[in-house]
Amino acid sequence: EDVVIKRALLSVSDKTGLVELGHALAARHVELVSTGGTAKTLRDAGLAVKDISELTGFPEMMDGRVKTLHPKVHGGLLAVRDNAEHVAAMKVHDIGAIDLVVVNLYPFAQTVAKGATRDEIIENIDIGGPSMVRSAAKNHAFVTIVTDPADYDNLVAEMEESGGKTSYEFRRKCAAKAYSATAAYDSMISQWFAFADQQQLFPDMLAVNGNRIEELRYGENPHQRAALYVPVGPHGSGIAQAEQVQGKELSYNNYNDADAALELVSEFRDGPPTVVIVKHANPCGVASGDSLIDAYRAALECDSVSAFGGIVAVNRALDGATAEAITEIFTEVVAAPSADDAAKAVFAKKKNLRLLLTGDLPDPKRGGLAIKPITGGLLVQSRDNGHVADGEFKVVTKRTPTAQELADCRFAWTVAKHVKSNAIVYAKDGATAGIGAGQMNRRDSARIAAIKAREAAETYGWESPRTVGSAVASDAFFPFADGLLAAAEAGATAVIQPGGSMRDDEVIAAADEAGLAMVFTGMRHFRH
Ligand code: 93A
Repeated sequence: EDVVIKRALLSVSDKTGLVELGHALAARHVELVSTGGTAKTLRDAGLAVKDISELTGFPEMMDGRVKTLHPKVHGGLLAVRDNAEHVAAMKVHDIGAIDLVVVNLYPFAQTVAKGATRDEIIENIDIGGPSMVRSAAKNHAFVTIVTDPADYDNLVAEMEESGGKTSYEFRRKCAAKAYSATAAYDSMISQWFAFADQQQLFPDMLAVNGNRIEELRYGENPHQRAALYVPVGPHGSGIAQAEQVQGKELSYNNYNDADAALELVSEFRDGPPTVVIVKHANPCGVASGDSLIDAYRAALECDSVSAFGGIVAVNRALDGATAEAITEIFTEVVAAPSADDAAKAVFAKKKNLRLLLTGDLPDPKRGGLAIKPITGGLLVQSRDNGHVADGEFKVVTKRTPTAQELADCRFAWTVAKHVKSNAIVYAKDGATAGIGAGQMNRRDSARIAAIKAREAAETYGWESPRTVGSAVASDAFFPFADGLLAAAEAGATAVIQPGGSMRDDEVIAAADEAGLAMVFTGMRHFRH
C-alpha cells in the first residue's frame, strides 16, 4: 500500500543534505520532529520543527543518552495501522503515528579511527538511533526509513511522483538497507571490543561483518596480530571449525597450511585412500594408494626433506598404522575426517602434535569467496572451484596418452591446482614425483621439480628418478617450448596444461618431436 507521509522524525549526526530535505518535506506539509542538534540545524534554516522533548514529554537527558527511547516514539513507529487494538492503544496513550524516519548514527568508526579515548568511543555507541531504525524498518509496511544522506534525493523523487506517498517496494528496499546499516554498526562495535587494544587490526576488520572471531597468538610472523573469523550460524565443516583433539594451540600458519592440505585432499574425497603433505601452503608430496599407509609412504618419498615439520591431511578415517608412520617424523598438524581409537592412542604420545578432525570433507566444487586485502581495499573473487572432466581434455599431439598416462595427467593436474604459481607437478602411478612451486618463471619450476625428484632417487637409492615415465602438469600454458623440453629431459612422457598460448603451435610441435602425448584442459589454475 502507498502511505502518505504526514509526520517525519529526523535525527542525524551527519547533517549533509538535511536542510534541503527539510525544505522538501516542509513543502509537502510534512510535520518535522527532531532531536537537539538536528532541530537546531533545521530551525537555523528557517524551518518549523517540533522538539522530541515536546513529543515525549521528557527532556533529552543523561548527556543525550536518552532522547528518543520512549513509547511515544516507538509506539508511533511500530503500531500496525490497520490493527484495531494497536490503533486503540495509540488513542488511549496519545501516540501519534510517525510515517518517516531519517536517522544516521553516532560516528562510531570515525571516533575510533581518530584515536579517541575509551570514554569518547563508548559515548559514540548509538542506542536510540539504531532502535528507531530497527523499529521503523520492522514496520516498513507503513513506515519509511532512510539511513543514508545519499538516498534523500530518491525519497523526495518518490514522494514527488506519487503526491507525497512512498510505495511498499520503496519502503521494503529502505528497510533492507537499514538492517544492513545496523548490522554493520553493531558488528563494528563488537570488533572494537574484541580488539580494543589492537587498533591496527580494526580498519580491515570493519570490512568483515557478522562474524565470530577468535584471537590467535600472532600472525604469519610474531610481530603481526591475527584472528580467526568463523561465520555466525550453524556449525559448519572445514579447518576453521574442525575439532582439535589434542596438541598445542593452532597458529596462524598452522591454520593456513592445514587449510591448503585439506582443500587439496578434498579433491580426492570420492577417490582411493589419499594423503597430502603440505609445507608453507604448498604440497610437498601427494599420493593415492591401496591403503592410507601406502599413500602416506608414497607421498613422503616425493620430498621427505620438506615434509619435516609439515602438515598431513588424509581423505578417510585415520588408522593406527598410518598414525604410527606419520609420527616417525616431526609433524605439526594432522587433519582427517575422523580417527579411530588406535590412531588417537598413537598421537596421544606426541603431546605437541595437533590433531584436527574435520568430519566430512568439503565439496571442492562448492562456491564461496576468496578475499585478499590490498592497500586501501579488499580484492574479492569466487573460489577456484573450476573442474574439467577427463572427457573434456583435448589431445593435441600426434600421440594419444595411454590410460596410465592419462590417469597420471589427471592426478598431476589436480595437485597443480593447489600449488602456488608457477606450478609444475610431475606424477607417476598416483603419486607426485616432483613439485616445483612459486617460481617467477615456469622453466625454473620445472627444473626445481626435476631436482627434487633426483634427490628423492638418491635418498631412496632408486635407479632413476620417478619423473622418468611420468606425466607433468603445468597450472598455466607453456609460453615457450623450453619449459616443456625441460620436462621431457626429466623423463616425462605426457603433459597436461591449459593451452592457449600464442605459441601453442611451437609447443605442440616440440612435444611431437619429443614423442610426448599432450592434452589441453582449456582452464588454468593460477594460485598466488
Ligand atoms: O544517545 S543515544 O543512543 N540515545 C537516544 O535516545 C538517541 N536518539 C537519537 N542517541 C540517540 N540518537 C542519535 O542522536 C541519532 O542516531 C543521531 O545520530 C543523533 C542525533 O542527535 P542530534 O539531533 O542532537 O544531533
